This record gives sequence, C-alpha cells and structure tokens, in this order.
Amino acid sequence: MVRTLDDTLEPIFQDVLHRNPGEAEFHQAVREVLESLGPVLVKHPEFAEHKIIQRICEPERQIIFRVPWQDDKGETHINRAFRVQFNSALGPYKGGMRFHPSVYLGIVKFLGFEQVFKNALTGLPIGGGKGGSDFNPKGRSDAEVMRFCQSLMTEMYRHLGEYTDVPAGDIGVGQREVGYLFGQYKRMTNRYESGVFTGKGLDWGGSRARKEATGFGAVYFVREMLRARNMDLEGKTCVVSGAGDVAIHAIEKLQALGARVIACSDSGGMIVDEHGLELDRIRRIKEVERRRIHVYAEEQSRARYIKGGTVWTVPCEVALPCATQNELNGEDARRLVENGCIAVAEGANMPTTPEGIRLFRDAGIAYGPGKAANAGGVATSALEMQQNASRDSWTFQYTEQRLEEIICNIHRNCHDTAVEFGAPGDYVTGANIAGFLKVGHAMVALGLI
Ligand code: NDP
Ligand code: 2IT
Repeated sequence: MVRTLDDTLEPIFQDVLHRNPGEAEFHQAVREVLESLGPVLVKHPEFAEHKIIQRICEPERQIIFRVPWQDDKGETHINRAFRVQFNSALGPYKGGMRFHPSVYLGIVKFLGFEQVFKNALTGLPIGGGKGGSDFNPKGRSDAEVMRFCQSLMTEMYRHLGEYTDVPAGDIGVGQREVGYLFGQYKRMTNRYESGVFTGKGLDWGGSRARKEATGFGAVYFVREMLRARNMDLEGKTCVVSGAGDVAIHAIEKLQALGARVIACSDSGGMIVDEHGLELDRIRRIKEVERRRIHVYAEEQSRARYIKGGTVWTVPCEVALPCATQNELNGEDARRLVENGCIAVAEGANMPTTPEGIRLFRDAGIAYGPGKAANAGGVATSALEMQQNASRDSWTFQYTEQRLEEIICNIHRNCHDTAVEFGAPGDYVTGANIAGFLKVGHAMVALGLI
C-alpha cells in the first residue's frame, strides 16, 4: 500500500517537487522522511508554527562550480562539482564527496538531506552536507586524479573549515583522493587544519577504524536487529552488494562474527562462492590492483561470475546493499523475501526503492535504513575530528568500541522511537522521527536563521 501524506505535509511535498524540478532522488528521499512525520506534527505543534519542515527541506547553501583539468595527454576536460551545505543546526556541515559520472545536483541533494538525519542520529555535534562531481576516476592515472582533485579544491577550499564544513569520502573518493584534496587545502590556506577533512591516512591525521567503520557499523546494526528478535549472525548465509570500501569491511565483520558471505558484486556483475568469499582475494583485486570483480572467478574456479547479475537473486538470510542508490527494487525485494531473507541493513545510501521498502515492511523482516545502519562511517569521522581537535590518536580497539556503542545507541533509539510512535519494529519510522526530532528541536532553539 502506498503511504499517503497528511493534509499538512502534502502541500509541503508538492512545494519541494515544484522548487526542485527533475531531481528524482531528492524527491524520493524527502518523501520517505515526510511519510514518517505526521504523528510528530500532532505531538509537537511548534514544528509547524516555526515552519521547520519547509526549512529542513531547503539547503542552507548550494555551491556549483567548474573544475577544469588536463589529462596525461594534455587534453583539457571540464567537470562540474557541487557542495550542498544542507543543515548546520547541530554542528558544522559534515558529509562525503562522491566522484561518479552519475553525479548531478539531485544526487548531491538527496545525499545531503539523508546526511542531516543520519548525523543527528549519531548523537555527535555534526550538521549535514554532501558534495561531489561527475568526474569518473575509473581508468585515470594517479597523476590525473591528483590534478582533478587539486583543481576542485582550488575552488572548494574557500567554503570549508573545521568549524564550517568538513568533507570526507564516498563513492569514488577514498584515501588517495582525500590525500590530494587535503593536500591542496593545506597549500591554499597555509594551515595544517587536520579537522577540515576526515578519512585521512593514519600518518597524516586519520583515525584508526574510520576506513572500516561504515561496513563494520552496518553489521553491528544488523546484529542488533537480529538480537531484538532473539537471533544472531552466527552461521547465517549473507550476500553483500558492491565491492568497495563499505562492502569489503561489511564482509570482513560478517565473517568475523561467524556468518557465511557467499556473494558480492560491482557494477559489471556479481560473483558467487558457496564456500564463502575469500576476502584477501577481493581486497587485492579491488584495492591493490583496482580491477573488476570477475577476476575473482577467473582465479578461483569454484566461484561463478554472472555478468550483469545482482546478488539479490542468491538465496540468503541476511542481505546488505552496499553499492549505490536504488540498486534493490520491488522485484528484488520480493525475491529476497521468497528466498527466506530475514534481515536487510543498508550500508549504501537509499539503496532500496520505495516499493522495495514497502515489501520488506509488509513481510515483517528486519529492515535497517541507511541513515541508521550506515551511520558508523560518519560517526567515526566525528571521532576523527575529536582526535584532531585534541591532537590525539586513539587505538583501533578503543575507536572500534566507541563505534560499536554509537551503533547500539542508534539501534536502541530507532527501535524505541518506533514503539513510542506506534510502529514497533519499523526502523524507517524510528530513524526518521528520532533524527528529525533532534534537528527540529535545535532549529527551533536557534531561532529563524
Ligand atoms: P566505493 O567507491 O568504494 O565502492 C562503490 C561500490 O559500489 C563499487 O563496487 C561500485 O562498483 C559499486 N557501484 C557504484 N555505483 C554503482 C552503480 N551506479 N551501479 C552499480 N554499482 C555501483 O564506495 P563506498 O563503498 O564508499 O560507498 C558505497 C555506498 O555506501 C554508497 O552508497 C555510499 O554513499 C555509501 N556510504 C559510504 C560511506 C563511506 O564511509 N564510504 C558512509 C556511508 C554510506 P564499480 O567499481 O563497478 O563502480
Ligand atoms: O554517506 C556517508 O555518511 C559518508 N559518505 C561518510 C560521510 C563522512 O563525513 O564521513
């Protein structure tokens, strides 16, 4: 059943559609949150009075700029880059940069919008923002990626600052790119301002466990959802989509907790290895050699590669979408449920389509939306900011323990909020309301700004 918006929220959503034409992903993200907020407006009339919903749907600032750069042959390229500073009620804008050819304003805005609520759920003092570019790093040399990053930062640096806006990585932006971006920021400002960027290398201000944090956090979240139903991960058959930063560390933690991960993917297709994926092999292929996932099946004869295939067709009990938005549609969700899937936790941002979410809800499976389940990455970014501010560096064990506590708190908060608002077991409602309440109360307190 398609959820309807109540009489107060429908005109607000229509206004969002009207003001942001052609931005389908942004509309989708806003609608999903608004669908949860009806009961909140009844309980808290001050939000309507202060027009908090209208204000929360409008970014505080949107920056769009040209990025000219030269490839190794001397040919000039022009890309477009974005930084959307969405909401700073709780702290400096915080959120990653994405480099992917599909990036346009609507993608950056949906990610920035999600980030506002996600960051609120962490309980840490960070506002929400996101950026990116339609630059495609695939097949580019290190020198080309460096020139692109330097050109981008030559414009973006003026909008950043440890108390203003603190970017990090996302799709296509890992430690290599963060290094080039942070290096150029340092050069432009003549300041070693570690806290202006997170996801840095361990030798130059990074936090231990940041690289692992999103994937590990998503697994802790699914473990908590299962615990709430008196189950655990031990021996469960799992599939993970993607083979990037988030997917690799999700696989690592699933295996460490005794689960059997049998499939993962990249945008070319998927591999299935019924004996359990060999993580070292995936790491070498994807992280060291920067090659495609089909190489796994070429090297390991018992594995299968299915070109264009998605992991959702592989029977499993636990599924973790860790690649990209709308990668799991209604048909995929139906297939997962029919095949006996009991839990889904989103390592990626908005990977499940609205129809997919509806099917998971109707089937009563444990479904953890990205803004809760993948908050471990940004939470550990905030821990990196803490370490930078105190010129300290924590151990892996301590940082991971903090991450685990934060995820357990988010899970509890979403779980209890869902119960409080009459939707027990519904983590979408719980996450949207709990995140919104924190930001909304702060916005009221800070006045009309
Ligand atoms: P990476 O670039 O490291 O990996 C992305 C993976 O997803 C790759 O395997 C990639 O395949 C696949 N992928 C990307 N775009 C598409 C597409 N359009 N179609 C199919 N597959 C695609 O990114 P991350 O692992 O960092 O990010 C993955 C997801 O997690 C994203 O949704 C991101 O927003 C989210 N996320 C990331 C966090 C972080 O800390 N990094 C924190 C929270 C959420 P290929 O190589 O073939 O393109
Ligand atoms: O979507 C996300 O939360 C991220 N890409 C991480 C953001 C961050 O600032 O660490």
